[in-house]
Order: sequence, then structure tokens, then C-alpha cells
Amino acid sequence: MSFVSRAGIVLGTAVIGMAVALPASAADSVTVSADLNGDGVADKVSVRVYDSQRQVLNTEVGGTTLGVLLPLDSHIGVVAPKIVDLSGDGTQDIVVSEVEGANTTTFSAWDLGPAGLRQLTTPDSQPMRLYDGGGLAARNRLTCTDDQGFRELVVVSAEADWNTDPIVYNGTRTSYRVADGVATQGQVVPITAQPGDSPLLQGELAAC
Ligand SMILES: [Ca+2]
Repeated sequence: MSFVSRAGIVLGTAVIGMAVALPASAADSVTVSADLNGDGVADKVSVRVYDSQRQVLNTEVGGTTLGVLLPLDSHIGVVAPKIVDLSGDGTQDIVVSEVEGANTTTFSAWDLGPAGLRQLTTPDSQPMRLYDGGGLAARNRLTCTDDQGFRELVVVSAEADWNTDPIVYNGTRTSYRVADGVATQGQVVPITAQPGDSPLLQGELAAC
């Protein structure tokens, strides 16, 4: 579900005042700034609890409000979206936390497309879910590199081999080029029997 309105039209009135049972410490709304259209003017990005299972991602760009409904982790409430540039095109993208697991957070990524808020997808139009965390059993990391002037989103995905002491990890470090809301897979670097402090297992989304 998505909706759009011009400024001045009250949007989502039914949301206001809706009682949703959240932990006392959980936020029901967070607002941050981002330049979603690359015009140098900061735009407003907010997430707000919609009901017990959904949150609203809202953006305000040049007087136009856009919104989409996303899954909500009701045990946590909303979490400040991470503002990044996954494609390297100079416009900023929004990475929203949808599920906060014990060790791993699941995100979706959004940008401002020609028709409104656009979810980052794979080339076959499936939503691209991004994972960060993993605890001891797995290593999920997100980061970006700038290779010969091209930004790449790098996804680290590895699992622990419990048969070794100390534990080592096996998996992949996969690069994606992001353009027009689509992440296209590029190089896949295998991760084989790497210790937890291996550079192959590191990465911060803040690099994007
Ligand atoms: Ca702007």
C-alpha cells in the first residue's frame, strides 16, 4: 500500500492517537534529514508506528509528502532510518529497520524514484532485504566500496564452522551495483575458513 498527497492535505489522520501496545522504551516516531532528490536542500524522512504490525515511512520533498507502509517490529518500535547513498548518484537513500532479531536486523532500502518512493529490488523485481548482525553463529555485514569511481554495495554473509577452535567463518562477500532502484550482482568473493577478525568479514553501512 502506498499513498501520496500534496502538502496541506491531512495525511494519515487515522494514525494519530491510535493506541498501539509498545514497550515503554520504544519510540513511536523518529524524524531525520536526507537529501532525497539531490538538490542540496534537506528533505524530511520519518518513520511512525501505524499499528501493531506496521510502520509508515514518510518523506517530504519540495512540499510533496510520500508514504509507504512497512512491517514493524512491535517489540522495538520504530528505529531511526539510516541515510546512505547506495548507488553513488548523489541522492540519498533510506534504509529502514523492519525486524530486530536477537542478533540480526533486517532492513529494506528506499529511494525517491520517478513515481514516488521506490523499494530497492533485485533484477527480478523481488524486494532486496539487507541483513546486519549475526552474533557468533553468523556474520552479516553491509558496506560500500568506491571502485574506479563506481560505488558498490557489499553484502557479507557467512556462517560459523563450529568444528574448529577458534571458530572460523565460511560464506561470501558479494558486490552489487545499484541503479534506478535495482541492485545487480557483481563480484562474489568467497570467504573460506576466515577467523572472526578477518577483513573479509568486516563492514559498516556508514561507509555508504
Ligand atoms: Ca532535497
